[in-house]
Amino acid sequence: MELLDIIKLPDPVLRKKSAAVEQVDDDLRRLLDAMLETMYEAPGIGLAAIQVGVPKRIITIDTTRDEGPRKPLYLINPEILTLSDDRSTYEEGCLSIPDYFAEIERPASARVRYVDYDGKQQELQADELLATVIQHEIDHLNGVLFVDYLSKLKRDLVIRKFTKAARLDEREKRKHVAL
Ligand code: GNR
Ligand code: NI
Repeated sequence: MELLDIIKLPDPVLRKKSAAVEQVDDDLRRLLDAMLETMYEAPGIGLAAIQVGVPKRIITIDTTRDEGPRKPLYLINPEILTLSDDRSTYEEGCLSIPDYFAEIERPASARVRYVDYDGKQQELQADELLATVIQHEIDHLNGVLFVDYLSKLKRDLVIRKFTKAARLDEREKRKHVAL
């Protein structure tokens, strides 16, 4: 199975708004399969296509982790119908912002409409961690990252740290080419 490269902060691709999918065909299903494997391998519990450089409104999720059988969820063109007034807080991480975690408060539940792997329209009531992950992933489709909910001070600190790391990484690569 093909694994995809995950794009990291501060790559501006992560700020792009993804476009709606017009057709659920085998090409799209192949991309969803590769995304799911990439997500499991990372490991992560959610992945948006833009994180692998594809600006389409598709998401893979599996919040089951190691407990029992895998329960993959594929969301195509997800739309939030309603968000609850009550809120909950989870420690969030992002595969595009490795090794950084912060507590983020969001609506505790969400009702979501989406198209599934077979191209059928579905609705889903999400609570607890699933509600948070769905909101985190839909944010990715709109170019929003969880660090955007932090204070400007914290966000700028994280972005600066990752910008510096990316610069060092580039220098290392050039050095190896030069040798
Ligand atoms: O693997 C992930 N874990 C996670 C934990 C709390 C809230 C959201 C997430 S999503 C994240 C994977 C990721 O970056 N998806 O975009
Ligand atoms: Ni993420």
